[in-house]
Amino acid sequence: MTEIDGGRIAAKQLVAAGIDTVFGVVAGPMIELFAGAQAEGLKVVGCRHEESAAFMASAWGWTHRKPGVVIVGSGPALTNTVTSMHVATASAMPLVVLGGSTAGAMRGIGGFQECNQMAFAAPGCKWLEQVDSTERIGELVHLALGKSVSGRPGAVYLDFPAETVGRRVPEERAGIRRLQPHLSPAQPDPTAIERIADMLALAERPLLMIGKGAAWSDAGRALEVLVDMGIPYVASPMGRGIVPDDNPHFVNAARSAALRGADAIVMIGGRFNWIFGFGRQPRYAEGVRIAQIELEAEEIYNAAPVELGVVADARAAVEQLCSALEGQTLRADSGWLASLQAQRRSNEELLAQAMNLDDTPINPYRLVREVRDVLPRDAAISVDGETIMGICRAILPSYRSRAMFNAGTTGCMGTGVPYAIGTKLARPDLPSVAVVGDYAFGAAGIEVETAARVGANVVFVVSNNEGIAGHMIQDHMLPVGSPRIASLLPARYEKMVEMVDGHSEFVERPEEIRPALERALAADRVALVHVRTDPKAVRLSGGNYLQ
Ligand SMILES: Cc1ncc(C[n+]2csc(CCOP(=O)(O)OP(=O)(O)O)c2C)c(N)n1
Repeated sequence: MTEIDGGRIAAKQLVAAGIDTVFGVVAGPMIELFAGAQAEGLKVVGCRHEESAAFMASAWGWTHRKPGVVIVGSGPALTNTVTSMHVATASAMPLVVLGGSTAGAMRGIGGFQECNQMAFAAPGCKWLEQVDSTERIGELVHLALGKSVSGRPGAVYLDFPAETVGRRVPEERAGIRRLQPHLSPAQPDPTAIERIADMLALAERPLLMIGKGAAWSDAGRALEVLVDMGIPYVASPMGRGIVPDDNPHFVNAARSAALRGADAIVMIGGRFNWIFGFGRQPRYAEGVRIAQIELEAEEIYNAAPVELGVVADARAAVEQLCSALEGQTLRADSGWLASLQAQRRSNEELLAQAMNLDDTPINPYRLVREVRDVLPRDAAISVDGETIMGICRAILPSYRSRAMFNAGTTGCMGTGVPYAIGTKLARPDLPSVAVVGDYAFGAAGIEVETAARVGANVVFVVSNNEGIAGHMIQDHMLPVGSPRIASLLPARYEKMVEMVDGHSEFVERPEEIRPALERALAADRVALVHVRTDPKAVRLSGGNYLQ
């Protein structure tokens, strides 16, 4: 009779669910789980910090529309993932954290790395459970994977007390769950769809707002049909690219005018949180009619005056909306779309001035323009920082669904580097470029070693403006003459990839940016382009970009 340990059972369950890659930091009491994963043929990505490992897993999962899985040890190894769980849940990215914990027999008496891991994990998760026996590992891993992707995706936590991982049981008692349920998408109420169709058809100034829920449900094609009926739309930062950004109805660059002017809005798979100005005046018109298509009914109770909430899968709802509108003539004022397009052009012209600056030190708008000009259309883009992230949002286009990553709803620094690695590992065939501030890079920069080791040939572009938002906070918000706590040394970040035999570039002049980026993209190794940017440069205000 063959016996297998709990770690191997977990690995078999992962394989049965179609997972082929896991992330983590090797540690007790999860050694058997790492070994089991290798024995079952999973790719195991050993990382340098659990927080980054979990961000990589989140990006891998988001790219694939599958659970991203991270395996970590006990105590601080698990607490290191708390931020990532919180971020994954807030940003609706599917993440499964499998954490080892002190053996039951040592609890309460000062066991090694003893810690109330369930309590640490709970607020960041949509579901959590503790393994109670080796025989139930298969079932509980099956549940964890399913819960992370069902409904609104997010983080889940499964706690493995040490004795459950190493214990061996006869293989036939492992209880692997081979059958994965096929979930049919939640269909909308046809009457509600008719009402939205009427609302859009009768509106003079209709507007669609697209959130990342639409990307999760693969609503891109249906949305393209809808916007091409002549309806302008804005997209949330991670909802970009669902409909390719060069669609003429895309008006993020005129977003303030679009929000203020619309008399009917349909929010699709997004939330009325700070990113969309809470859906409140004065950023929205008085009396605007709002409908919201959303998987989670609770999300429809928010700060915005929502008139109609439709609980449904975004793709199913948009497909039905298209059918309901087929053959109808929209009453939309023909000047509405044209005025937003004109506003977009004038905002873009304003940006173009900054993008064309030849200054040294380099203006960050110029840097991002150069990135935009060399980026392949199918590239995944990860942006992180404050000044640089805002500029990237304004300038870098996305043409592919679930390929634009940023600090998300929580605004968490330290996501850009691991997201870029995670998405590259999910789609090694496509380029992955991270544009990050010097602080944001430093928050997870050591993961370039992980990238080099596992062959994730990301191109990192570091905008080095010597501080947290350059010198803006230091010079204008902190007391004059105080120690420079928001400033950073102009450190030579390109040496971070030299230490792992990657491709490095150091750029100080605007005309050097493009050739450096081209060499980095062609390098076929992990690459870092370190660009000295102007510490005094700030983002242009005026609502030209999406927060
Ligand atoms: C985890 C976390 N810690 C701290 C912050 C606060 N914060 C916002 S932006 C920022 C740094 C931005 O500097 P940098 O990455 O260099 O980009 P820049 O704005 O200079 O382009 C920090 C620390 C945060 N958002 N997230």
